[in-house]
Amino acid sequence: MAQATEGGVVVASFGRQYEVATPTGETVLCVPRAKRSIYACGDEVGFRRTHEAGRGVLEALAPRRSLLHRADAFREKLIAANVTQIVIVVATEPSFSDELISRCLCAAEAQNLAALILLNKIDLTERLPAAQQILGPFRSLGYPILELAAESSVAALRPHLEGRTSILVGQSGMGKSTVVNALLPEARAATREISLSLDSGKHTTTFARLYHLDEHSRLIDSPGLQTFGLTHLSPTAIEQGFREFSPYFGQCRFRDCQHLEEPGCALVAAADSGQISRRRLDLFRQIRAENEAARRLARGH
Ligand SMILES: Nc1nc2c(ncn2[C@@H]2O[C@H](COP(=O)(O)OP(=O)(O)OP(=O)(O)O)[C@@H](O)[C@H]2O)c(=O)[nH]1
Ligand SMILES: [Mg+2]
Ligand SMILES: [Zn+2]
Repeated sequence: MAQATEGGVVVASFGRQYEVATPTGETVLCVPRAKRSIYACGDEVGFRRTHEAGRGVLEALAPRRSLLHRADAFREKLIAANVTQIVIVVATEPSFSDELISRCLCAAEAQNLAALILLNKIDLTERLPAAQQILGPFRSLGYPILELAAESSVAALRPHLEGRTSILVGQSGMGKSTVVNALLPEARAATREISLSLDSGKHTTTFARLYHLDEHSRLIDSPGLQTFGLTHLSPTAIEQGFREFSPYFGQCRFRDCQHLEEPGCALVAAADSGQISRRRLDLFRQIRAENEAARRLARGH
C-alpha cells in the first residue's frame, strides 16, 4: 500500500536533494518527483516516504507567502521561500559594500519584507566609525540598524526575530553563521576562519539552512553573496525598492521620463538639491539598465 502524504518544511536544499523537517522534528531526505527542482529552503511541502528509512519523494508545494531569488542575465537562483524579514549582516571588517545593501533592500521592498541591518564585530573598534558612516544614509531612510558583537552577545537581536521567519544575508565573512551559533548553540553552523592564505581553514557556508528558534520564529543562514542580481524584478518593483524616491515618481515633466538626462526630471532635481542620494539614483539606473539588458538577451536581440 502506498504511503500517505505528509507535510513538512524544506530546511536545506543541496543540488536535487531536500532535507524536510516534519512537525515532530524528524528530518527526511527527499527528492522531487519531477525533473525540474522548484523547491527552496523554507518551502512548505507535501512528501511521501519511500521504503528506505528517512527517505521521501516531494509531492506538493504549498503557495508561498514570499520568494526571495536573485538573477542575472544568465541564471536564476532561489534563495528562500516564506521569509518575512531580511537581516542584512555587515561587519567592521572585512569591508562591505553599500551597493550590496541597497540591492538586498530592493529585494526586500519588492517582496514587502521587513528589513534590518545588523552591524557585527563592533569589538573591532578601530573600524567601527568607518562602518557606521557607511550605514548612516540607510538609517536616515528609516531602516533599523542594530550593532553587536556576535562572539560576545546576540541578545539585542533576539526580540527582532520573534514571530518571524528571518534570513541572514550578506557578504562572506560578516558573521552570519556565528550569529546562528550564538542563538542556537546546538546548530554548530560552520563558520569561516578568516586567514591570509586564500583557502586554508575556511568554513564558508555553502547552502541555506533553516533553524527553528522557537515555535513561532525561524532563522535561515545563507551562503555569502558577492552580488545580488535583480533582473527578475519588474520596473515597478525596482521603483518600490528605493523607498525615498516614491514622492518623485509621477512628478517629472515627461510622463515617460527615464530619469536620465531629461529636462524637468523630478528625481534628478531631488538629487541635485540633496534630497535623495546621487549614489542611490545611479544604482537605481544601473539596476534598471541590467534589467533591460537581460530582457533584450532573453528576446534574442
Ligand atoms: N572579532 C569578531 N569576529 C567575529 C565576530 N563574529 C564573527 N566573527 C568572525 O568572523 C569570521 C567569519 O564568521 P562567519 O560566521 O563564518 O561568517 P559568515 O557570514 O557566515 O561567512 P560565509 O558563510 O562565508 O558567508 C569568523 O572567523 C568569526 O570568528 C565578532 O563579533 N567579533
Ligand atoms: Mg556562514
Ligand atoms: Zn524623471
